[in-house]
Amino acid sequence: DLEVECHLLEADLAAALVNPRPAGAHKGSFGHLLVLGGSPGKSGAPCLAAMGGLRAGAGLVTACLPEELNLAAEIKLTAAMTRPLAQSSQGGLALEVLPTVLELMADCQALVLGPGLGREGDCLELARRLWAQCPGSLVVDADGLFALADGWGKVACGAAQAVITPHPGEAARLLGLTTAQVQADRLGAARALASVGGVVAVLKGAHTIIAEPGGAAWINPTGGPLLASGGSGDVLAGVIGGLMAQGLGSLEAALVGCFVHGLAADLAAEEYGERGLAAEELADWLPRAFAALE
Ligand code: NPW
Ligand code: AMP
Ligand code: MG
Repeated sequence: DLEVECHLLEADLAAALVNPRPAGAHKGSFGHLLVLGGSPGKSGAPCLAAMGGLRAGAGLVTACLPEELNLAAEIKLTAAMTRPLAQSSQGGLALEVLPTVLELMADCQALVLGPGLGREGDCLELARRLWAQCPGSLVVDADGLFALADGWGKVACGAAQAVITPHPGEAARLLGLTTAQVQADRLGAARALASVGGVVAVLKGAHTIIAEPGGAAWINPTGGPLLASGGSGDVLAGVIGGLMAQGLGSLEAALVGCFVHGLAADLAAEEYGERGLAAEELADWLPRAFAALE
């Protein structure tokens, strides 16, 4: 019975999954995360994911945005690198960047695909090709999930380790349900997302559920309404990707990522109360959340 396989995600489990940081380590020890996204009006989302990756301890992070948005990313990001990529006539990433992204992935262990990507034809097709062909580990979020919604489960994910991070609206689109139907059976929806897609599924929202294709599931107790503002999901995608770049598997990265992302907000809430934390500030609380686990 699958019901017995639904666990509360406890701090001890999350803590046990976090890698130690050896004294002699260098940036090359902690992986290189690539973030792909951004479109006009949404250059912030990939930058938030990049900061999530850095704050989760990735050794290097490179954000790839359409070329006309690259300067915006350069200004927002300091520790993370950027790589401008060709854009379509509509300002999103062009499909022709696919070989370049695959080349970049030769030096990266994980890819976060989708924050702010946009929903026009070229970038949706790019997302579908990367879903099928991504070497290394993959996190698909936001508009990357929009790209996969039509025919979810029909094309196998090419990445050895993959996580999807839908909010209830995105989950509904993937499953062909309404948001209300997803919310009425969150555990069932998370399990269906994972089993149909063959990947670890993170169904976000209060009491985020992490589900494996086999049916095992965990409920995350951390986080609260301080997270209910634009960009907090983009930070989460970066955290999970940053953990995968450091070598965690899909399930481990999803469990640790959701727990520390919510814990960062809980720690911030002690200072801020329940409103007004911008997502870029949320990222700044992540190191304290990791420290609190140790
Ligand atoms: P409703 O309103 O309840 O019917 P979309 P998006 C639902 C980028 N961003 N519980 C809800 O539906 C992202 O990365 C860029 C219940 C809501 O209206 C994406 O690329 C930012 N329902 C792109 O924008 C910062 C929930 O889903 C609908 C729910 C579009 O992403 C912002 C929205 O879903 C943003 O991250 C919940 N907990 N959560 C930037 N600074 O650059 C969501 N819903 O239409 O897929 O749009 O999530 O805003
Ligand atoms: P997104 O909608 O993609 O920006 O993702 C929102 C993020 O904030 C997800 O990680 C959600 O689980 C989290 N979140 C939003 N509202 C709440 C809440 N009331 N309680 C806990 N987590 C929340
Ligand atoms: Mg989102």
